[in-house]
Amino acid sequence: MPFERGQIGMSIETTAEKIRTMQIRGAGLIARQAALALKEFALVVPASSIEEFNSRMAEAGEMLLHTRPTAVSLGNAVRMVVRHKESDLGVARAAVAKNADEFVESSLQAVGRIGEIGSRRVQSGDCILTHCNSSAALSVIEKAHLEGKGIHVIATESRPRYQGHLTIKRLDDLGIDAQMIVDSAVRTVMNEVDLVVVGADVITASGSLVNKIGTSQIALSAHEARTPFMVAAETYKFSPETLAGAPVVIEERGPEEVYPAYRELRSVRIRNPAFDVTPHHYIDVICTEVGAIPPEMSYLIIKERLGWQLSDSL
Ligand code: RUB
Repeated sequence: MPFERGQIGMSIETTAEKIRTMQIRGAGLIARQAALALKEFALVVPASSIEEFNSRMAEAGEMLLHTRPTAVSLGNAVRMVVRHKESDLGVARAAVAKNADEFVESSLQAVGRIGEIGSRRVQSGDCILTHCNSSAALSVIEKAHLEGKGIHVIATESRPRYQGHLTIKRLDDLGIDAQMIVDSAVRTVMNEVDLVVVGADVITASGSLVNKIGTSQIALSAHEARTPFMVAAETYKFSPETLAGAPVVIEERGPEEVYPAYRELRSVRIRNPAFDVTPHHYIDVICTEVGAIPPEMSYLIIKERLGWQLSDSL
């Protein structure tokens, strides 16, 4: 019998709720926290057989997956953590816990490595524009700053959740020369910008980017101004499902985030799509932990790094 709410395990439910309400946010952090919740759950979940254990783990994974429908990092993390070939219950628990620790460790290392790889493309004195709050994009910016490149950053505020405030706080803590703008000022400042660096929620098999709403407008504006557009993304942000042409689900959040008095409206509906799609031809480079690639090479990451074949998607 499946678990009812309240029975699945505090770590899973609490983490799922924190992800849903965005107390835990950003695709990389979501994935790492989900992995740790699965580890905790694997070590304590009651199960009398390996089959029961596997099915409990699958249910827990499902619960986490439904919190933020766009973030493919969640699906990839859950798959990597719950996968094991053990038949002994105790050994299987330990295997899942080890998978989770390895995922977290490699995720953190990936973010650092992306900083090193991405910062090679930053020139001394560059003005970098970033959007929302991405730990991978910030890793590039932070590394370039630590290398003494004397960079300057323009950060968007990123309505409606203002993740840009987190970004400028981090930039300020690091002592990086920066400005914050409203999202609609991007085109006005684009001629001052040398490089756009953003993170990713999803990279599709064709190399298109799904990221915080507004990213595609920034990419258009960068394209018009001939400003290079870089994406900083760990390989677990690449979506195997898109190999078979599965569409990426764009999360629509509640109207209250955009217009708190929405209930007073009679004929107007407030829409709040949280992400948008930037076509691959607006992207110059995707910096991953295994190297900088043109977006058109994304299929190879899915095949060689995530181990998916075309036949898996039939
Ligand atoms: C965050 C967002 C970030 C990516 C990458 O959206 O769009 O650019 O998740 O972040 P939200 P990171 O605030 O809605 O989660 O590089 O930290 O994984």
